[in-house]
Amino acid sequence: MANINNKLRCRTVYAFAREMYPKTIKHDISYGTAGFRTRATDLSYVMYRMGLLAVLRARYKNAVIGVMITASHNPEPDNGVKLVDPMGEMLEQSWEKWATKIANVTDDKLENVINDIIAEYNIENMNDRPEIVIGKDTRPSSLHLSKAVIDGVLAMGGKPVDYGIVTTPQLHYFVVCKNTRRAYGQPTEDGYYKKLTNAFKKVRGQNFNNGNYVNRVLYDGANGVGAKKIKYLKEGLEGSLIVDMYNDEIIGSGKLNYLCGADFVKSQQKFPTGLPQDPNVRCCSVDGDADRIVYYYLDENKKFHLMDGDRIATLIAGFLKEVLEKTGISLKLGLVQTAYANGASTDYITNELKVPVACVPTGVKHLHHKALSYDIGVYFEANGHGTVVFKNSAKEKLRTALETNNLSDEQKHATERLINIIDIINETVGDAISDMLLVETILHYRGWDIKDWEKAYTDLPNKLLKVTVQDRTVITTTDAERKCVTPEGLQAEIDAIVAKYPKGRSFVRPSGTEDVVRVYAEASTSQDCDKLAAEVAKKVFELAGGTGNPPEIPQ
Ligand code: G16
Repeated sequence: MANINNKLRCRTVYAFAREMYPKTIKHDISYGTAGFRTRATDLSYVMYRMGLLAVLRARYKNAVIGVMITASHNPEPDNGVKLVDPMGEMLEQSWEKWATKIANVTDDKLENVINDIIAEYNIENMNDRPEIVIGKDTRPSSLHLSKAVIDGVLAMGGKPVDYGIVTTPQLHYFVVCKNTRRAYGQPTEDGYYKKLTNAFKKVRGQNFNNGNYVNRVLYDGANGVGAKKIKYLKEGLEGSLIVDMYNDEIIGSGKLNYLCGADFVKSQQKFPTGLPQDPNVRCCSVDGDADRIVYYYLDENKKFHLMDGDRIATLIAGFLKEVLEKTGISLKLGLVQTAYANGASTDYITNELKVPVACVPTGVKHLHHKALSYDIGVYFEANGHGTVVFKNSAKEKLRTALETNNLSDEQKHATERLINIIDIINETVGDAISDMLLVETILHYRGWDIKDWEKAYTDLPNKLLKVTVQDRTVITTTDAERKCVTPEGLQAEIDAIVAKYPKGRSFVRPSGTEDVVRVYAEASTSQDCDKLAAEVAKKVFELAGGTGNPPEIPQ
């Protein structure tokens, strides 16, 4: 019976594919750093197929699976899709190959790939109707692409639950709430805001300001979903934090991420458009789907100062270390970065904070996974994507310590503080809104303005460049992306260039979200850094098949 049903289902899947979502693109597409990402016009069939895959994954895991439609920091005409696993993690890596396979197979072979997956994972419960939680960002294309995902879910016999326009981290949160039977929180937007704002207000208490800390922040919504959602958060904050919002032209303005947002601010190292340029005022920018955040300010001389993901990570790790010591409870704290982390931040973490630090390849999936190996794992990419994860056993240890009543007053206060802070954090994935509340909580606790925060260490000048090449996959890397394996000879050239610059460091890697090769460089002076980046970019252009104009070396 199950077999007959299965056959009928596969026929429906094929009929839908042929009539509504035929595969129109000849070239292959692959599941990258954050799922599939390309021009929105090329994605309908991919979305439909991700709906199919999500149901198979949900049946296999016997759990709710999420599908998020977003291209995050990319320009507005792009779009993308990623699957969210039961505990909010990115799709397990061993399934990425199936995602790529099912996306690239011809319509008439779709049934075969579905049957291969069923056979490989021995999926027997083909009549189950698992929930697939679907969310989308504000891109105009997201509406019809989410319809394609929903049709895929229905064709495969799943139950689509459409949350409409939400931030990526909200979608991860809903998935975890549902899979923990609401132990993590209520799987609604209202439940999300209440959880975060109640915890924030509890920790902040009645004194909204403290020392140099003033409870007002300028917020750049990147003209995306982060602008839409902050309005609801503000209501829940009830004045405990004043969030002045800018760049909130949301749907169809064509301005999404344009000259604003976390990716622009971090990669261009520039103040975004649309915000008042008052000196020494704390500002923050989120990206197009509100999973990244960076802070910054302009000083009296209009000089731009960036507080990126590395700064946020060190602020959080330093704070957690201090509070943890005050609790007297022994828990292993660790920090995870990528090769993009500024060398000065890694030195500070190792030598000043004395917190263990690990380096992994780009992509939240790698950072999240490594962070779970600590009792308390802080992870951040320099681009502002990160969060803190607590092992269940660590949470349990804190709660038990509080209940046993053997703690001194100081230990008790510190333990209570830590327990409350866990609820400010969206542990399911990096979340710009939750990260903002955490940063504001720590600055308030320390009585710091943004200049005080900046004093911890001095960043090495650094630069990010993009090089367009014919085929970016010719670049392959090893050692957490710090060394280039192919094209042959490129790494030796990079080493020779780097050796010329004091404190020089540079690496190259193919982007997993854009059709470019990324070049990172840092050195002891800005001039050296600019030259180093350009020289390395030029080598990439020469040895990896660059297109367009070759990068120019500044004199
Ligand atoms: C995604 C990933 C991040 C990654 C970024 C850039 O961010 O979630 O982990 O750092 O892409 O990746 P790449 O350098 O490979 O293009 P987002 O915010 O765009 O989803």
